[in-house]
Formats: sequence, structure tokens, C-alpha cells
Amino acid sequence: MKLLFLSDTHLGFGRRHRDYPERREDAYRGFKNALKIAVDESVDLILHAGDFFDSVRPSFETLSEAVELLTSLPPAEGIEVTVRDLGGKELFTYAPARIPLIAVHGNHDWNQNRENNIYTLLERAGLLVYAHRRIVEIRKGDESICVVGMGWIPDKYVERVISSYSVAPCDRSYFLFHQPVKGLYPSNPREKLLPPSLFPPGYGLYLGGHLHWIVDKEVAGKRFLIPGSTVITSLKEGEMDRPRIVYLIDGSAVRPVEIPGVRRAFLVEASSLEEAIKKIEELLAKPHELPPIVKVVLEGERREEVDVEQLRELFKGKALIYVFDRRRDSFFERIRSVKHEVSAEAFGRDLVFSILREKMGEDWEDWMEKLLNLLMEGKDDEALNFLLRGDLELSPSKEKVEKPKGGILDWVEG
Ligand SMILES: [Mn+2]
Repeated sequence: MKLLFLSDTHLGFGRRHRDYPERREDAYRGFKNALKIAVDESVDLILHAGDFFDSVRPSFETLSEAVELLTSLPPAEGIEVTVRDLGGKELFTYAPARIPLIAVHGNHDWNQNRENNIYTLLERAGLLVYAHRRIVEIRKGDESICVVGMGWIPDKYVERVISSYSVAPCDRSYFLFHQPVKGLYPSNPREKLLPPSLFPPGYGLYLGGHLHWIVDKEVAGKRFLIPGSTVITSLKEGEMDRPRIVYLIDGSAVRPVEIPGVRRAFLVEASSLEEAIKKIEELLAKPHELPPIVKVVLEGERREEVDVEQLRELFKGKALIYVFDRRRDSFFERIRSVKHEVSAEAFGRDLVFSILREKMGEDWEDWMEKLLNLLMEGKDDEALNFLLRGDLELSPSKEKVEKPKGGILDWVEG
């Protein structure tokens, strides 16, 4: 059986882009063109490692796009799918009309309601199979493979949850997950990284989402594959100067395939405006399918002011320019100088958190970051629950934290 593996399609991303509205199309285009590869390569099924949507409550427009793309998949021939819980109890068996897409949720589209969320809804409509805490067996003729899923789990519970998974259920099994893993890439000190040794043994491949980098690496005797996102969402290092890809998997053979017709992002480092313009022109002299995103990082000493709008105007229709001015000057001076030109979204959370850390010093606590993350992801209900539960690191009552009623533990277990 031939599989296409992709992740982090972030459908709906960029809806609020004001500086470059053309980026609103990028998530749809990335997913659509990735699915074209599935058709061209005649794959039997598609695996998706989470962050299918950019938010937990996608708009009707975004849902329409998802339904359009999922119903465009070609008919499945002779495929049968059986879904079991982790204990092996059969939940349902069906013969999919179209090649099945098997998915877990990510941190962006995670919903605490395990019975009714965007994934269970699409599953009921026959548009995908939700693999979270399930064993999905796919049979075609006398071939069979198993996909075991673990969608994103909050840091606090993840080690406990992953420890409840056992050895691979079939001869050919794949572990589909959405979590940051230790040893795969330069780590973010604020993110809890899961040790590879905790992953259940015996799987042919460990197929991950979350990170928007590309990773193909063996750690602790396990081969981890991460295709990265199909759309550029942040302007972090791992998003720069690289193609967007999917993996084609046939048995133990793995092949990365570049997604055609999608926007790419490039890094330009310069110490002056003149140098930046020259480097952007060089970059644009090469062919590009779509105007690329250019992240301009200005370094060195500040000798001149850079008018970002003017720079954008200069490359209008040819490149999408984002300027990161890291020239020597005070931190707050830098924020002030660019705050009108660059949206908070483009700056990303890191900047917000570094300002807060600098302002609050030792008063800054991890739970504040957790709470802000929930608020920034539009998960207002969760943020409220988080506060009401007293689920803060400072809470003296451990009992409450361990067993919140109707809370996360009910959802991740069982
Ligand atoms: Mn993501």
C-alpha cells in the first residue's frame, strides 16, 4: 500500500492578514496541491499529523474549503478500514468511498470536547478517520497496515498519556502524533520536549506534526519523519529557504516530494538598506512560481532608518517583504520603530513573550504563558476553565489539579 504523509495544513491561516491579503490563499493552495500529488501518485491512503485547521473553530468559509478538498479525493478501490480503541475493542468497520484520510488533531485545532469536535464531525460525515487514541487498520487485498494516533496533548499530561500506548499492533504499523520531540531539532526552551524513548516500540515509522521544519532522523532506534507545514505560517528559521513537501511511503521506502505551485520564503541578511535591496533583486532574478516571502534581517549598527513601506512598495507584486531590524539599538526602541509597520501576528508570540519577560522579570510564571497562549489561540473557554480549575502551578491543591471534573484527563484517557 502506498501512503502520502503530510501535516500542518493550517486551513484558514491568514484570514486576518492585512499587510498581504494574498497570503490568505496560501493554506488552501498548499493543501490542494499536496492532494494533487496523492492523485498523481495513486496512493491508497493519506496520513495527516494534525493542525489540519489553523484554529479550533474554523469559519464556514474554511470548512467549505476542507469539505471541497476532502470530497475531491479519488475513489478508494477495495479498501476496508477498521477502527479500534487502544484496548483492541472494535468501534466500527467501513469501506470508504474515497481514499481515506487518517488524522490526529494538533495544538491549533485541539478541542477539549472529545465527542464533538471538528475531527469527530468530519469523521461522522465520512470525510476522514480520527485516529487519536485509536488503532486504525487499513486492509487492501491481503495487505494490511495499522496507524495508531496520538493528537496533541498538553505538556502536563503528555508523558502519562504516551506511556499508556503499547507495542505496535501490526507487522507494519505507523505512529501518528503531534508533539515536539527531543533530539530532532534545535529546542525551544519553553516547550516541553518528549524523549524519543517514551514512544511505544515496534513501529516502522514515527510520523510527526507540530514542527514546521523538515526532519528525517533516527533517534533511540526510531525513525522520525516530519514533513513540516504545507503553508508558511511563521517566519522562523525552519520555514526559510526550503521547499514545502509531503512524504510518499511505500513499505519502508520513504520519498520526499516537493509540493508544486506554493509560496516559498527566503531569508535575506543585510547591514544596510542598499545591501538588502541588492540581495532581494538577486533572489528575484531566479524563477518563482509565486511572489516569495522575503524575511529581511537587518544586522550590525544602525546608521539609517529603513522605511518598510517604501521597501514593500519597491517590490510590490514581486515579493512579500517582512523586515526584522536587529541593528544595535535598545530593545524597546526597536519595537517602537517597527510597531506600525508589522502586525503583531507577523511578529509572533515570541516577541510578546520576550517583552513580558523583560517587563515582569522574576514575576513571570509559566502558567501565564500557558494562559496567554490559550487566549491568543482564541480558546477563551479553555482559558476560563484553566483559571476556574485553579490549574496553576501555584495552586496548593494538587488533588484538584489531578482530577478536574469533566476536564482534560477524561478526554485524554479511556
Ligand atoms: Mn502547526
